[in-house]
Amino acid sequence: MPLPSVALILERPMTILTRPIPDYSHFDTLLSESELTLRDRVRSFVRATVLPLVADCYERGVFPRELVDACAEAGLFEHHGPVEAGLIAFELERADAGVRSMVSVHAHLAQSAIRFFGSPAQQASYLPRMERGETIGAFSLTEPAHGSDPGGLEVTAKRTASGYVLDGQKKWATNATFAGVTVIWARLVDDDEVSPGDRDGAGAIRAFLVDAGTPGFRPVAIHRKLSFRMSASSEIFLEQCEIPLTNRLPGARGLGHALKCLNEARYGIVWGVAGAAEACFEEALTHGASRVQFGRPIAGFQMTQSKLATMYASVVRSKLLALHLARLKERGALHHTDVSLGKLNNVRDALDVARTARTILGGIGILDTTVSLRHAANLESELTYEGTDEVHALIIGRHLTGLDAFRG
Ligand code: TGC
Repeated sequence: MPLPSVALILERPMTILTRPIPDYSHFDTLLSESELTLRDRVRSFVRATVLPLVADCYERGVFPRELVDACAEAGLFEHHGPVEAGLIAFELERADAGVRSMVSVHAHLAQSAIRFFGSPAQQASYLPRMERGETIGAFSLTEPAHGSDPGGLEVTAKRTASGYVLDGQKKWATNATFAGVTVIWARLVDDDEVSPGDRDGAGAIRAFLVDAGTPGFRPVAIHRKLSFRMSASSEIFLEQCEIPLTNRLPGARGLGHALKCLNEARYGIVWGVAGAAEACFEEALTHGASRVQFGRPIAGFQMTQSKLATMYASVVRSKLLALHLARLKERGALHHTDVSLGKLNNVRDALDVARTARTILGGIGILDTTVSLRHAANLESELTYEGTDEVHALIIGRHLTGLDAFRG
């Protein structure tokens, strides 16, 4: 298969570079025909439907709701294998992390909670509608006072005669303002199901499905963000929010089950940020080839070439690592520490690539006709969410040493 030229694959080419970008990793040869077909189809969808909306929505700080239906129609909410799901995340985030996040939270986080821990009746009721995009999902674990350490979460679930009453506050739930169902992780209180030793700890954590419109469920959009501006981030206020017994996910017991769902979202980030990095690299290469200073293209200067080579190495490394994790996941051999390694490595790499790309773009790199600074701003969120860089470093450190640095 011929390699695409930069002009074909850049979001908004500022100049035309006619030489194809060499692919030293021969990445496409590592994909099957059907994976390549899906990748190309999603790339065309993103170019035609997503990219035209990004700059304006980012500037206005809104998520374009019309993309929900468009993504559903493109089949992006269906259950895909690890490589396909990764390629979708990669292509979406080449455009913007906001749209990748909407799909990841809906199709991976929320759906995986129901797939892993839901009853057959819940799965039959929610999953088909979610795969068709008729019901959008959100997932909420984090609270204002419990980010990296969710084991201490304070939202309570109290048993009543017919179900549960939820109370408390959640934070940073993507999609919640327009989701049809939100998976809420809460602490069971006054319930014999929880042993006395577990009451204040992670062992009392359970998951509940809260349908949109349930009285006492109040999602509120978070505004004035400097990053992730095209993403529907929200707080959730739960005030005597009564749900039926049938809305508890029966299989979800303890923090480990919430973290098992988070693995799915973290895995999407491993791929997504590699897509953002590739978009930034291509933008910098294209600009460097045509921007003339001191009588020659700036790509001809040693310092620029050094930056480009380092960026390219990062992009290749990130894509290969993502694909390696995907193949492990296909075989059921992916450990959550591998996902931490992928998230840590690929976010760090992508952030370096995006920041370096901006330096090559010079002054125009701060305009929204270019993409690198927007990706860099988004990557600052990604460095933190779904487990901070520090948390993932300590997860790896704990695995390597057998010593737990979290609780000293
Ligand atoms: P720890 O003792 O490590 O673990 C408790 C139990 O869970 C198991 N476990 C995992 N299982 C599956 N996947 C993982 N990734 C797992 N990590 C841990 C573990 O084996 C244990 O099982 P068991 O059977 O022995 O009980 O628990 P800890 O309290 O020491 O926590 C450690 C730490 C810091 C690693 C964990 O709390 C953590 O990962 N913190 C980061 C939390 C995080 O990523 N938060 C982001 C949430 S994103 C969000 O809320 C918004 S939703 C997404 C959106 O809308 O954008």
